[in-house]
Amino acid sequence: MTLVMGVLNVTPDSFSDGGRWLDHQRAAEHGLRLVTEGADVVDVGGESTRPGARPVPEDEERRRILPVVAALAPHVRVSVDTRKAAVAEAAVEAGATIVNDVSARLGPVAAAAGAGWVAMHLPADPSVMAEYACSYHGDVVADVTAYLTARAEEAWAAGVGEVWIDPGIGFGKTAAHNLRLLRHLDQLVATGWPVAIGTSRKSFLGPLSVRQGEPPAPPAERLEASVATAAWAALQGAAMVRVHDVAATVQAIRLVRPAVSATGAPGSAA
Ligand code: HH2
Repeated sequence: MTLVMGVLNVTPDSFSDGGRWLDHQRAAEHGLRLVTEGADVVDVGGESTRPGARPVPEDEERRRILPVVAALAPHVRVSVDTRKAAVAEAAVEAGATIVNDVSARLGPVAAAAGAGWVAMHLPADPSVMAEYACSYHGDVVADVTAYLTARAEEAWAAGVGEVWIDPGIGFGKTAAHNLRLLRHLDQLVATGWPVAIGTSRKSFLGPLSVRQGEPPAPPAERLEASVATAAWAALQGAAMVRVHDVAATVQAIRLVRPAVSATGAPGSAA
């Protein structure tokens, strides 16, 4: 059964929910709402990774997220969305049990902390990654699969007991790359590593969410496309989807579950 990871960004500038959950109490309340809606994991982040986002000092990132992690950890599995080792360590101490690592460099930190680790494919630092959008050697699916498999094997050998791989939809990738990765998600699933994926409200869904000739839909109007792509990922065998709209996604995954079971796709043990 595909797990649902709810997004909780304690940031002023995240592309979709930036500024909404800066207050710790409101953030924790929103996290608990996501749990009520069916989230299996709540992913707490204190630094936006959108292209051009300003880097956040370590202290500030800790200040943003630690009270929220501590408030949620007794109620739900919490992951920390960070690229900084010290922030990941502090979050695990505060109760997080997964390091969601868009840089795929914190495997040793997860190993030392005894936490799970999501290794995401990120071809370059987010501040410059638009320039790297076309730098794949022909086949984005093969490139991303080879990269993530290597990271996962290293981390497993280093003692990480729970490794997830994530193709990094929207990170240094064109819309065509993103769609190709989705279309061939089964290749990533076939590696045997549990696959996590986040399409939720991302910009490649903007043009797909409107009639031809209309301007691309803003993030808040990408619900249907987000849910459809999450359901598609579940059908392909994704083990976890990272989403803003938890209730709708949980329902969609429940609806496609019989089809997932019928295909015998990994992650279909329902
Ligand atoms: N996408 C975002 C952030 N973290 N982690 C994983 N594993 N996979 C993803 O696709 C992923 C991620 C970007 O989305 P969001 O957190 O909503 O925005 P921002 O980075 O602007 O805070």
